[in-house]
Amino acid sequence: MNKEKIILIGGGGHCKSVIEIIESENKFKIAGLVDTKEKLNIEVSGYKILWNDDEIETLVKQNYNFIITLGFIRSADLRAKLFNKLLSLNAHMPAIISPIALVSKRAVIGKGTVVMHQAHINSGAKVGSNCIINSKALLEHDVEVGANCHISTNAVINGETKIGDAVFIGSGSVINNNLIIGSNIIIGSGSVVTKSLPHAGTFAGNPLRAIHKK
Ligand code: JB2
Repeated sequence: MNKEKIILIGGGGHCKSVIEIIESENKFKIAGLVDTKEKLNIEVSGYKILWNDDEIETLVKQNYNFIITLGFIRSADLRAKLFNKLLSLNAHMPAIISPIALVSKRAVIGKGTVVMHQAHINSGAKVGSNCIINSKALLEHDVEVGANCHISTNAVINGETKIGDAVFIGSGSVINNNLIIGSNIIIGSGSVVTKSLPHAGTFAGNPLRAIHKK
């Protein structure tokens, strides 16, 4: 099989995890990585950093596929900036889905989103573009997740809850069913969310407390 080539943007820790998914999905051949100039020629899991961001436009013209492999812990800004740059250049940005994730045929996954090993996305769920649905995360039926979100390892989003853009849900958090979570929200790991959170801010704990409201 002649596999299409894909370029990974960001060669840190998250990139290593995404490489595992791409290799096990076996659809794309990794052509190389894009990172900062200082990191040129460094190898990540056997693949070289060959380019920096200034070369992205030229690479798009060469018909590669792209995926953002920078993570998102405190801010989605850099991921979103790089994704929007690629979008404006009409780059191909497929969703990458682990063969051992369980994704309903009635779920919709946006472009450039990565669904990691053992994530479960149930019937009617909709996930926007450029998201990370991390290992063992559970998105129950009819959950909606906007663009540029990171649903971390082992987080549970229960049925029909709607999540905005640029939201981070920390590892092991539980979000109850039928809630509205706005945009630009960070939920610390291990939190339990029982009420809607319409406004931007940082929240953590059980019971949930606002750490910082915008
Ligand atoms: O402007 C940039 C840029 N700035 C930093 N453009 C490009 N193309 N790359 C950039 N980088 C690179 O992103 C850094 O040089 C570095 O190689 C990478 C960030 O790696 P780091 O390991 O610091 O973070 P990460 O985003 O890959 O992973 C975090 O988020 C994941 C979700 C970690 O905290 C992981 O533990 C976590 N699983």
